[in-house]
Amino acid sequence: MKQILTQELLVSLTADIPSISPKFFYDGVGSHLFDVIMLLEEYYPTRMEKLIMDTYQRDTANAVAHCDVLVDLGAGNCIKGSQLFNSIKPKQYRALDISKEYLEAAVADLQKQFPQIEMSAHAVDLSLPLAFPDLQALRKVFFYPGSSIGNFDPEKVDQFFTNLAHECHGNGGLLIGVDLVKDTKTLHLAYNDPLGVTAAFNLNALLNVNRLIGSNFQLQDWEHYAFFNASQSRIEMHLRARSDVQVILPGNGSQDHAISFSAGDLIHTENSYKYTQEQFVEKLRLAGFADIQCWTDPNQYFLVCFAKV
Ligand code: AVI
Repeated sequence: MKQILTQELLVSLTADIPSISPKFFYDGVGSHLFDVIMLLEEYYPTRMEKLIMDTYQRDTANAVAHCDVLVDLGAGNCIKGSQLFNSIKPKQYRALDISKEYLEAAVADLQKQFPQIEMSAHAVDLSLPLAFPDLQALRKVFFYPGSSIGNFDPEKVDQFFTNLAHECHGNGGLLIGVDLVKDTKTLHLAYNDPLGVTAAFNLNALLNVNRLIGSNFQLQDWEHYAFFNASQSRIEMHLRARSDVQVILPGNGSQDHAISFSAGDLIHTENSYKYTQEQFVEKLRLAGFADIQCWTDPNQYFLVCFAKV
């Protein structure tokens, strides 16, 4: 595993546009930092999504109609998924996330509160195709809240939606939340909070990489840099070198790899795409979802859709 990750990082860090995959954000510390981000005043997506879900709870439950299995994609602390239990009444809850220990603890806690729901936790990388052969005959509701879909490149979104539409096997749908395009100031603040939690979340990826592969990134050499790229309709997060730095990736038995960065060089860590409602609905339709219902907040900051096959 260590060797595979080292190879992956060696390739991504020495590419024309050096990058670290956003999956490296989510170790134990990173997952907790993200929980704090969601509490921040500036990070409106969580609040807006909750407002929409609360306001239209009955409508979303009616749209979902019946649910054998709630498949929570990117479940995290499982709070959002569990908030649907009373309205859509799933018989099974299947929680998926990249961070295994964190997810297992959250599901174990939840199981105590809802003993009647059959629950399971699965460590899954959502960038790979998903398959649920054991759930084929059941009505599935895929749940993907929090605009996590915004972290996929648009072409990846198309593949992901097509995969999910197929995995519904003609019975079920996708309940999804996505961040909408809005004024640049609001977007900028959401990813540059004055408390510096988003900066810590971004920098923590370096600590996680050090822990996983034994590299020697020093936090004081890097700073958080996030801005809205209007032409791509996305927030870009980067880590910017504060001075000239050299980072060593251990060679695991062969020679170590030294990578040099000059002051001001960037490591791209995340894109967070923002859509218009029309663009997003069109993507769902093209992927094979036939019936799409949407709800939004009064400022139209955020969008929740239930897309049925
Ligand atoms: C997980 N994802 C939806 C967050 C976002 O807004 O793109 C990750 C994040 N990055 C910085 N702040 C939050």
